[in-house]
Amino acid sequence: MQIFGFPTSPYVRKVLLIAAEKGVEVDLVEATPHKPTPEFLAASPFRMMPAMAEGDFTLPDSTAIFIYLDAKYPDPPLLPADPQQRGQAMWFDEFADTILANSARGVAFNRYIGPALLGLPVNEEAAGEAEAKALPALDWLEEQVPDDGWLLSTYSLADIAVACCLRTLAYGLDVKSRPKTAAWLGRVEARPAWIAVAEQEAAMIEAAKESGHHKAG
Ligand SMILES: N[C@@H](CCC(=O)N[C@@H](CS)C(=O)NCC(=O)O)C(=O)O
Repeated sequence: MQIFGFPTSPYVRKVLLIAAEKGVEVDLVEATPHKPTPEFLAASPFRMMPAMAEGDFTLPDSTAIFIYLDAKYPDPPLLPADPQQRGQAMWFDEFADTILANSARGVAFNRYIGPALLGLPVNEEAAGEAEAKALPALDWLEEQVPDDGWLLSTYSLADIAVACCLRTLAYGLDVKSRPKTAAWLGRVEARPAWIAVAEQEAAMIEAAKESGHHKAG
């Protein structure tokens, strides 16, 4: 399966982690909304990353890709079976994809990704505005995180989606200052799938810095 994107994006990282947890082999094809290739555009008509292609089948949007992967590769399931928890998993995913991701991208882009990968100056004003939006979301999250285990009864899309946003946010903000969130994130980061994707991300960032072909978004 091909995934188009760059893993500093929380949405791209989310899809990579879902595939890794399910043992699905992924060919990560670097793609940028700013200079889309025909293959990327065919999979993502509105130039958003990630998008996927498996044979003739293409699909954009991290949550749509999750639904496809979870149905096609059901083991291990990444949604709880309980109806209420299933709904809560989708709410955590939505919280991550909107409230958290928007502020995370503003903080990360203006403090790290723009300067390190795109040669842009640090924009502390924009980063500060994004940070102000992130803080209440982080406070709310701290109240949701259990003392042990996962956000819901099993490791799920909820943990993956939220942790992916915190990883992006961590490029420009200490996301481990709240104790329950820090401990839960530590548990997520210890998973083999997370370690593998984090290594891939670090290697791609280094390669992008060295080549000057900056593709992060
Ligand atoms: N709902 C989409 C959001 C994807 C998204 O916003 N991706 C960003 C990168 S983090 C992007 O491609 N932005 C390009 C643009 O807005 O033109 C998903 O879950 O995949």
